[in-house]
Amino acid sequence: MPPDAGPDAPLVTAMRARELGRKSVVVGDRVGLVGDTSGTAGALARIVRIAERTSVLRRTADDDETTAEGRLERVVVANADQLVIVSALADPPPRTGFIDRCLVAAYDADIEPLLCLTKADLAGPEAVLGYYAELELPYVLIRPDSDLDALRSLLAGRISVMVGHSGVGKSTLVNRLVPDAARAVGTVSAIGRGRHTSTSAVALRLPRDPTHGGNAPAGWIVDTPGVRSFGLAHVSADSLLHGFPDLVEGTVDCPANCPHTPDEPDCGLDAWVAAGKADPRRLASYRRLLASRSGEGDARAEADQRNPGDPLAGS
Ligand SMILES: Nc1nc2c(ncn2[C@@H]2O[C@H](COP(=O)(O)OP(=O)(O)O)[C@@H](O)[C@H]2O)c(=O)[nH]1
Ligand SMILES: [Mg+2]
Repeated sequence: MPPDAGPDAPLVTAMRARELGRKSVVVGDRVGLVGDTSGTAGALARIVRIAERTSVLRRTADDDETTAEGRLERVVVANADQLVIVSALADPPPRTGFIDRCLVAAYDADIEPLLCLTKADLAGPEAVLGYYAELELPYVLIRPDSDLDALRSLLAGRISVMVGHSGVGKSTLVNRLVPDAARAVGTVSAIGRGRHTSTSAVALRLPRDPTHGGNAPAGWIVDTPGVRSFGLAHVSADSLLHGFPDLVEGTVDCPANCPHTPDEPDCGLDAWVAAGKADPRRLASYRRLLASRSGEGDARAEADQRNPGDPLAGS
């Protein structure tokens, strides 16, 4: 298992060896190989070991929420150190409910979040950034004519996972970052939802960034076209709060084991927001996630509770 093969290392085709049992290999896994690792045509190696994962990003399978199997949590990407949350500023409009869910998943998995706001040529970032004003959330703005230097230096040397709704511009961005990637770019339909053009997660090696010196590891970007939501069923109410650092201090006077739900009369969060210490939309978003989690992470239930008065709030 070389620490990180250079860009000239051969691409090896390998299959999972039987001795791995039921353990599945996911994108980002570091593996031990035996057999023919020459990368020549027809060569086949075997994956005999999966290294301990430093981070694990999970999703709930949203294809069938009515069966236990369909609600199973699955590992999407292993060993990522950055979650790039891609949101368009328009077409489709930004959904802070989705971004908040991603932030919780990132903090829970111990992965650093980065907000990547695309289509900045179509709308300004003020509303989204205003919503996150209390957080020290790193962000980049992307427009078709902007250079990607800021994003490139944030990606350099790291394993970054890109998530976002269909149509927000992920493939377009990947193609700009990795010109060899040739990711299929979809069209955004009239109702503002993109067409699904591909479904499985793919790790792409970033070209070396000359500003970081020729020897710096270039990093990887993982595109996850099929990931539409993160399951948070395994995240406790208090861990969920880590995605809302602006609310944490508001819970210091809560009773022990406070569920932080709206029906809990002694929850400190209502007073915290009433005193102007945090944005009421943030508390509403936190409580929507709490409620969706007790409904076993059903993203649709969450969407149904969307505040109709707040166009940003959807998931
Ligand atoms: N105006 C504008 N359109 C963009 C931008 N980025 C992507 N698009 C368009 O948005 C549509 C969806 O892009 P795509 O990369 O397929 O999104 P994905 O589904 O997230 O991979 C395509 O028609 C792109 O040309 C941008 O920064 N500005
Ligand atoms: Mg795409």
